[in-house]
Amino acid sequence: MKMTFRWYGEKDPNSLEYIRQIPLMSGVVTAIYDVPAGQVWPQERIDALKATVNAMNLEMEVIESVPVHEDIKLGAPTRDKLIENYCTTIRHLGKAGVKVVCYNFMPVFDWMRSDLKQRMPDGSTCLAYDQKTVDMLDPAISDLSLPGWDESYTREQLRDLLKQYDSINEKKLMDNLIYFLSKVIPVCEESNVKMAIHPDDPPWSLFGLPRIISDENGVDEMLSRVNSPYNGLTLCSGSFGCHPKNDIPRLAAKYAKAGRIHFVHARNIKFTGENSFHESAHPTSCGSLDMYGILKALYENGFDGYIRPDHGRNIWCEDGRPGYGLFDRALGAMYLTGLWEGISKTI
Ligand SMILES: [Mn+2]
Repeated sequence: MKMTFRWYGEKDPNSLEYIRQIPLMSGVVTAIYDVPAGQVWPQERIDALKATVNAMNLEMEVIESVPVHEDIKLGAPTRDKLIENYCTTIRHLGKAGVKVVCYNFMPVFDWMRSDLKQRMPDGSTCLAYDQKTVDMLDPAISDLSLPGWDESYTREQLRDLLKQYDSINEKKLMDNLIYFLSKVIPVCEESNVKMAIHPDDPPWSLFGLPRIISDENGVDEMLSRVNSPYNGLTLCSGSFGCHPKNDIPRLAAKYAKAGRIHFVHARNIKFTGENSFHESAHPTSCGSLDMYGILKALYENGFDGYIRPDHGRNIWCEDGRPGYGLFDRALGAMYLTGLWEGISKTI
């Protein structure tokens, strides 16, 4: 297992120097953020980023994310050219020694929360999702700014895009994902880069849009229809886990045993009602997920990939990017590393 930490590049207030001071940190998970979805990441930009990271004695073996253009998800006629560009980016990343690419296939909206700074009794703040609040929103008519909202769209563009999804149901979206993977995975095999799809966050439909990587059925279909070890999963405990139907230790065991988990996002959440939750500190007893059980299942089933503490709270007066402050994620990394050592010495 290699412990990693997400880093948002030079503009991230958490410097590489801070990150490397977290004990046992092997590397950062990062991306080139200013190349629009669908365009090729130039080799020299990737090499320069890697050199910056390596200069601080950290590795850059996981990229999160190479975004998938909406036209690929929609199956639009332009998709072949866009997929070709994606494959070129994968080749470039492989040349730079990148081993895993995390991506997602969620239409229009990425992860979604209703509150970025929910204040907890101890004074910390965390991200929260309340279904009743989200139910009152209509992205086509209101001016909203929520996490996961792509603010580069104007309201008209957003309405247009949502309209295009009218004809895309879950089956069609899955077919479009399989089409994408059937072109990309052979390039991954040549380049020794593993694809690790991130589950839908939260794992249910939003605003009537289809979502397909929300449970075991969707993951099974995606893995079996493109049956290569290079076609794998980012096991995000907090994304899958905020629906109680997803038994994370069991899924961790099943997919680790199959060799299809390439990356783990470890995060705990606390259920607050039906389809509602807030994020919590990482330890098991702080939330609703059995973090020990998840790591134990990974260990016992031979998981040997990358892991990172996923979102943390904002604590100690830090006013960090929601979910991505330094302090609580560093505490999370230490908790997870400690759990892993304990597990590895007793099993
Ligand atoms: Mn995640």
